[in-house]
Amino acid sequence: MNDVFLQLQQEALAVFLKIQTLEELEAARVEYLGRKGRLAETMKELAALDESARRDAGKTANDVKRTVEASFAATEARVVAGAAEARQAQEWLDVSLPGTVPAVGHVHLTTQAIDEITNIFRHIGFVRSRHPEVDWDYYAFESLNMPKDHPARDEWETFFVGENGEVATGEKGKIVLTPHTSNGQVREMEKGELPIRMVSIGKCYRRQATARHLPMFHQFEGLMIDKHVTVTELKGVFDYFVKRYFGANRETRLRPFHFRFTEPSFELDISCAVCNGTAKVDGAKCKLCKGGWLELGGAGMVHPNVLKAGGLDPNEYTGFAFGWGVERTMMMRSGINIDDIRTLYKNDLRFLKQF
Ligand code: FA5
Repeated sequence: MNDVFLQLQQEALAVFLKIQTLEELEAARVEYLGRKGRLAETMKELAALDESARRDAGKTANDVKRTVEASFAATEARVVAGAAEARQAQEWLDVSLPGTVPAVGHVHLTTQAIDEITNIFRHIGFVRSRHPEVDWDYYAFESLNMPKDHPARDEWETFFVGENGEVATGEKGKIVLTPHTSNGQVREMEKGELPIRMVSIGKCYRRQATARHLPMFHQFEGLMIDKHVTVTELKGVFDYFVKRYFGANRETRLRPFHFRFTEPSFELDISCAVCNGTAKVDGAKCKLCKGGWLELGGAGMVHPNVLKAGGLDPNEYTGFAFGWGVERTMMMRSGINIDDIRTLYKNDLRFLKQF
């Protein structure tokens, strides 16, 4: 029996010497030292021996067990250290290497303009507010002094929302994609917080697509309502904005105009940046402006009927409103000379990356 134990010890030690990996180590532990391993199984055979032989072989068995366990512990230490070293070599990281620069984009030109415009108005106390881009035609037209079926509505070339050729209607009329941000005027008045100094910037939709017209574009709507607001304040805000946004070298002109929701009404024009107000580019007619001037947008003193629709007494309160196109405004600024407004939304990175 002693020989059996000594042979097992010799075999185990020889196997341990050859072990290189953690998997081999575990397999050897199970085979020799496991609960049902070779050593444990052989020890069970001691029970069959008579007492003196059992005492003799038992001593050998215990010596062999201690030797095999010690050898295993040493092997384990060697293999674990080796594995750690190998992993370290494999996963070594050179922290001094330059990193991989992530591709960072930037906000779209229009968003940049919206942020800038918001900021300019914020300095004179105009607070940015938001109003629905899908709204009832009451806010887009009726509340703005354009009764149902009034021909003036046609100018806004409106998209109606509906299904199967039927226009959807709700609490306050037909549902439209807002053709202008002026739907925010009465909505803002309905909040009942006076005085009002709002700038509402949002998407507008019209059935138009040309070098100067987008089916989806942005407007910024200014509204100031208080006691004793006059055209002087309107003119002051115009001047302030043009100076801050365009600089001193751009020419402006104010033309009398007509809107149903302002009285008196004006249109504000700025000299074209593509042709410098000459109406010609390389001898040909400027494709963008066709006459040297670009319209920035409309403005005027809020019509008494609109004030009434907003729950205000026109004898007590007056105000002005304006609504300008973000894209047109941004394109009019020198440095952004594009002759087709649709270029903005073609998603051509060669174009977008320039700004
Ligand atoms: C209006 O929409 C009025 N609501 C403006 C207003 C507000 C007047 C408050 C008085 C008081 P108009 O339809 O002219 O007006 O549009 C205003 C501006 O929006 C235009 O000058 C232009 O800059 C821009 N715009 C209009 N249609 C388009 C379009 N299809 N694509 C790009 N910009 C457009």
